[in-house]
Amino acid sequence: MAEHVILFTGPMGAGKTTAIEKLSEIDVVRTEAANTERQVADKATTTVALDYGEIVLDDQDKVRLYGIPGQRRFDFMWTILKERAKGMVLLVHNDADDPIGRAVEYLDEFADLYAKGGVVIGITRIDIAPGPSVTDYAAALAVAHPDKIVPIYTVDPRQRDQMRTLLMTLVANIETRDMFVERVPQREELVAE
Ligand SMILES: Nc1nc2c(ncn2[C@@H]2O[C@H](COP(=O)(O)OP(=O)(O)OP(=O)(O)O)[C@@H](O)[C@H]2O)c(=O)[nH]1
Ligand SMILES: [Mg+2]
Repeated sequence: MAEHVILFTGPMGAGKTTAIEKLSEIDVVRTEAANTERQVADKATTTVALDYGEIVLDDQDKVRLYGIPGQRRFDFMWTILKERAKGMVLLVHNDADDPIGRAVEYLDEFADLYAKGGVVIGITRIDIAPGPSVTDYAAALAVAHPDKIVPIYTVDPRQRDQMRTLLMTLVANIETRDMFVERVPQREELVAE
Protein backbone atom coordinates (compact mmCIF):
# COMPACT_ATOMS: atom_id res chain seq x y z
CA MET A 1 0.00 0.00 0.00
CA ALA A 2 1.40 3.40 -0.99
CA GLU A 3 1.47 6.04 1.70
CA HIS A 4 1.26 9.78 1.28
CA VAL A 5 1.64 12.60 3.78
CA ILE A 6 -0.46 15.57 2.75
CA LEU A 7 -0.48 18.96 4.42
CA PHE A 8 -3.57 21.15 4.61
CA THR A 9 -2.45 24.76 4.66
CA GLY A 10 -4.07 28.16 4.31
CA PRO A 11 -5.13 31.17 6.35
CA MET A 12 -7.06 31.11 9.59
CA GLY A 13 -10.67 30.11 8.98
CA ALA A 14 -10.11 28.67 5.47
CA GLY A 15 -11.60 25.32 6.51
CA LYS A 16 -8.55 23.07 7.07
CA THR A 17 -9.86 21.45 10.26
CA THR A 18 -13.35 21.13 8.77
CA ALA A 19 -11.93 19.39 5.68
CA ILE A 20 -9.83 16.91 7.68
CA GLU A 21 -12.79 16.12 9.95
CA LYS A 22 -14.89 15.33 6.88
CA LEU A 23 -12.26 13.24 5.13
CA SER A 24 -10.77 11.23 7.96
CA GLU A 25 -11.77 7.64 8.59
CA ILE A 26 -10.25 7.69 12.06
CA ASP A 27 -11.05 10.00 14.95
CA VAL A 28 -9.22 13.21 14.18
CA VAL A 29 -6.54 14.42 16.55
CA ARG A 30 -7.35 18.07 17.02
CA THR A 31 -5.57 20.79 18.96
CA GLU A 32 -8.18 23.52 19.17
CA ALA A 33 -7.96 26.40 21.64
CA ALA A 34 -10.16 29.41 22.22
CA ASN A 35 -9.90 31.85 19.35
CA THR A 36 -8.73 35.23 20.59
CA GLU A 37 -8.66 36.65 17.08
CA ARG A 38 -12.36 36.77 16.30
CA GLN A 39 -11.77 39.83 14.11
CA VAL A 40 -9.67 37.66 11.74
CA ALA A 41 -11.96 34.61 11.69
CA ASP A 42 -15.26 34.69 13.51
CA LYS A 43 -15.27 31.22 15.07
CA ALA A 44 -14.98 29.91 18.62
CA THR A 45 -11.74 27.92 18.30
CA THR A 46 -8.55 27.78 16.26
CA THR A 47 -5.89 25.11 15.64
CA VAL A 48 -2.77 25.73 17.74
CA ALA A 49 -0.54 22.74 16.88
CA LEU A 50 -1.97 20.39 14.26
CA ASP A 51 -4.87 18.28 13.04
CA TYR A 52 -4.26 14.66 12.13
CA GLY A 53 -6.50 12.26 10.26
CA GLU A 54 -6.21 9.31 7.88
CA ILE A 55 -8.04 8.03 4.83
CA VAL A 56 -7.48 5.07 2.48
CA LEU A 57 -8.27 5.89 -1.17
CA ASP A 58 -9.35 3.09 -3.52
CA ASP A 59 -8.13 0.42 -1.07
CA GLN A 60 -4.56 1.22 -2.00
CA ASP A 61 -3.36 4.65 -0.97
CA LYS A 62 -3.14 5.49 2.69
CA VAL A 63 -3.17 9.24 3.06
CA ARG A 64 -2.03 10.89 6.27
CA LEU A 65 -3.76 14.24 6.57
CA TYR A 66 -2.05 16.97 8.58
CA GLY A 67 -3.63 20.37 9.15
CA ILE A 68 -1.49 23.28 10.20
CA PRO A 69 -2.50 26.28 12.29
CA GLY A 70 -3.47 29.26 10.13
CA GLN A 71 -2.07 31.73 12.64
CA ARG A 72 1.46 32.83 11.92
CA ARG A 73 2.46 32.80 15.59
CA PHE A 74 2.26 29.00 15.49
CA ASP A 75 4.31 28.72 12.32
CA PHE A 76 7.04 26.64 14.01
CA MET A 77 4.64 23.75 13.31
CA TRP A 78 4.72 24.62 9.62
CA THR A 79 8.46 23.90 9.48
CA ILE A 80 8.13 20.59 11.30
CA LEU A 81 5.25 19.31 9.18
CA LYS A 82 6.64 20.63 5.90
CA GLU A 83 9.58 18.22 6.23
CA ARG A 84 7.28 15.21 6.43
CA ALA A 85 4.87 16.09 3.67
CA LYS A 86 4.83 15.23 0.00
CA GLY A 87 1.93 17.36 -1.15
CA MET A 88 -0.28 20.23 -0.12
CA VAL A 89 -3.95 21.07 -0.22
CA LEU A 90 -3.96 24.86 0.01
CA LEU A 91 -7.34 26.16 1.14
CA VAL A 92 -8.08 29.88 0.85
CA HIS A 93 -11.41 31.36 1.85
CA ASN A 94 -12.74 33.79 -0.67
CA ASP A 95 -14.03 36.16 2.02
CA ALA A 96 -10.50 36.63 3.45
CA ASP A 97 -8.69 39.96 3.18
CA ASP A 98 -6.87 39.80 -0.17
CA PRO A 99 -7.50 36.08 -0.77
CA ILE A 100 -5.40 35.97 -3.95
CA GLY A 101 -2.48 37.59 -2.11
CA ARG A 102 -2.82 34.93 0.60
CA ALA A 103 -2.77 32.13 -1.99
CA VAL A 104 0.43 33.51 -3.53
CA GLU A 105 1.98 33.91 -0.08
CA TYR A 106 1.27 30.27 0.89
CA LEU A 107 2.57 29.01 -2.43
CA ASP A 108 5.79 30.96 -1.82
CA GLU A 109 6.10 29.58 1.71
CA PHE A 110 5.48 25.96 0.68
CA ALA A 111 7.19 25.99 -2.74
CA ASP A 112 9.27 22.95 -1.66
CA LEU A 113 6.11 20.86 -1.59
CA TYR A 114 5.41 21.72 -5.18
CA ALA A 115 8.89 20.50 -6.09
CA LYS A 116 8.60 17.35 -3.93
CA GLY A 117 5.17 16.21 -5.00
CA GLY A 118 2.27 18.42 -5.78
CA VAL A 119 -0.06 21.20 -4.81
CA VAL A 120 -3.75 21.76 -5.33
CA ILE A 121 -5.73 24.87 -4.36
CA GLY A 122 -9.28 24.84 -3.01
CA ILE A 123 -11.11 28.16 -2.81
CA THR A 124 -13.66 27.98 0.00
CA ARG A 125 -16.64 29.99 1.27
CA ILE A 126 -17.67 31.03 -2.23
CA ASP A 127 -21.30 30.95 -1.06
CA ILE A 128 -20.31 33.87 1.21
CA ALA A 129 -18.00 35.65 -1.26
CA PRO A 130 -18.53 34.61 -4.91
CA GLY A 131 -15.52 36.62 -6.17
CA PRO A 132 -12.68 36.63 -7.02
CA SER A 133 -13.10 33.81 -9.55
CA VAL A 134 -10.90 30.82 -10.29
CA THR A 135 -9.71 32.67 -13.40
CA ASP A 136 -8.62 35.64 -11.27
CA TYR A 137 -6.55 33.30 -9.05
CA ALA A 138 -5.07 31.51 -12.08
CA ALA A 139 -4.04 34.81 -13.69
CA ALA A 140 -2.32 36.05 -10.51
CA LEU A 141 -0.55 32.74 -9.91
CA ALA A 142 0.67 32.62 -13.51
CA VAL A 143 2.43 35.92 -12.87
CA ALA A 144 3.73 35.11 -9.37
CA HIS A 145 4.67 31.49 -10.08
CA PRO A 146 5.06 31.10 -13.85
CA ASP A 147 7.02 27.86 -13.38
CA LYS A 148 4.16 26.06 -11.58
CA ILE A 149 0.98 24.44 -12.84
CA VAL A 150 -1.41 24.32 -9.90
CA PRO A 151 -4.96 23.00 -10.25
CA ILE A 152 -7.49 25.39 -8.70
CA TYR A 153 -11.01 24.36 -7.65
CA THR A 154 -13.84 25.87 -5.68
CA VAL A 155 -14.81 23.60 -2.77
CA ASP A 156 -16.92 23.51 0.34
CA PRO A 157 -14.86 21.73 3.02
CA ARG A 158 -18.09 20.67 4.72
CA GLN A 159 -18.85 18.47 1.72
CA ARG A 160 -16.93 15.21 1.96
CA ASP A 161 -17.24 14.26 -1.72
CA GLN A 162 -15.83 17.57 -2.88
CA MET A 163 -12.85 17.26 -0.58
CA ARG A 164 -12.33 13.66 -1.64
CA THR A 165 -12.19 14.66 -5.31
CA LEU A 166 -9.68 17.39 -4.51
CA LEU A 167 -7.50 14.98 -2.55
CA MET A 168 -7.67 12.30 -5.25
CA THR A 169 -6.58 14.83 -7.87
CA LEU A 170 -3.57 15.70 -5.75
CA VAL A 171 -2.62 12.07 -5.05
CA ALA A 172 -2.99 11.19 -8.75
CA ASN A 173 -0.67 14.09 -9.64
CA ILE A 174 1.90 12.97 -7.08
CA GLU A 175 1.79 9.36 -8.29
CA THR A 176 2.07 10.37 -11.95
CA ARG A 177 5.06 12.48 -11.12
CA ASP A 178 6.65 9.64 -9.09
CA MET A 179 6.23 7.25 -12.02
CA PHE A 180 7.79 9.75 -14.37
CA VAL A 181 10.74 10.36 -12.07
CA GLU A 182 11.28 6.58 -11.76
CA ARG A 183 11.23 6.11 -15.54
CA VAL A 184 13.46 9.01 -16.52
CA PRO A 185 17.14 8.03 -16.29
CA GLN A 186 18.86 9.99 -13.55
CA ARG A 187 21.80 12.23 -14.39
CA GLU A 188 24.37 9.82 -12.91
CA GLU A 189 23.08 6.97 -15.10
CA LEU A 190 23.43 9.10 -18.21
CA VAL A 191 26.98 10.06 -17.26
CA ALA A 192 27.85 6.37 -16.71
CA GLU A 193 26.60 5.32 -20.15
N1 LIG B 1 -20.62 28.86 4.47
C1 LIG B 1 -19.47 28.21 4.39
N2 LIG B 1 -18.79 27.95 5.52
C2 LIG B 1 -17.62 27.29 5.42
C3 LIG B 1 -17.10 26.86 4.18
N3 LIG B 1 -15.90 26.27 4.40
C4 LIG B 1 -15.70 26.31 5.72
N4 LIG B 1 -16.73 26.92 6.35
C5 LIG B 1 -16.86 27.20 7.78
O1 LIG B 1 -15.77 28.08 8.10
C6 LIG B 1 -15.16 27.68 9.33
C7 LIG B 1 -13.75 27.20 9.06
O2 LIG B 1 -13.17 26.86 10.27
P1 LIG B 1 -11.97 25.83 10.45
O3 LIG B 1 -12.24 24.57 9.71
O4 LIG B 1 -11.73 25.75 11.91
O5 LIG B 1 -10.81 26.62 9.73
P2 LIG B 1 -9.24 26.36 9.83
O6 LIG B 1 -8.70 26.58 8.45
O7 LIG B 1 -8.94 25.04 10.45
O8 LIG B 1 -8.76 27.57 10.74
P3 LIG B 1 -7.52 27.68 11.80
O9 LIG B 1 -7.27 26.36 12.44
O10 LIG B 1 -7.98 28.70 12.78
O11 LIG B 1 -6.35 28.18 11.00
C8 LIG B 1 -16.05 26.56 9.88
O12 LIG B 1 -17.02 27.16 10.70
C9 LIG B 1 -16.69 25.96 8.63
O13 LIG B 1 -17.95 25.34 8.88
C10 LIG B 1 -17.85 27.16 2.98
O14 LIG B 1 -17.47 26.83 1.85
N5 LIG B 1 -19.02 27.83 3.17
MG1 LIG C 1 -7.89 24.51 12.10
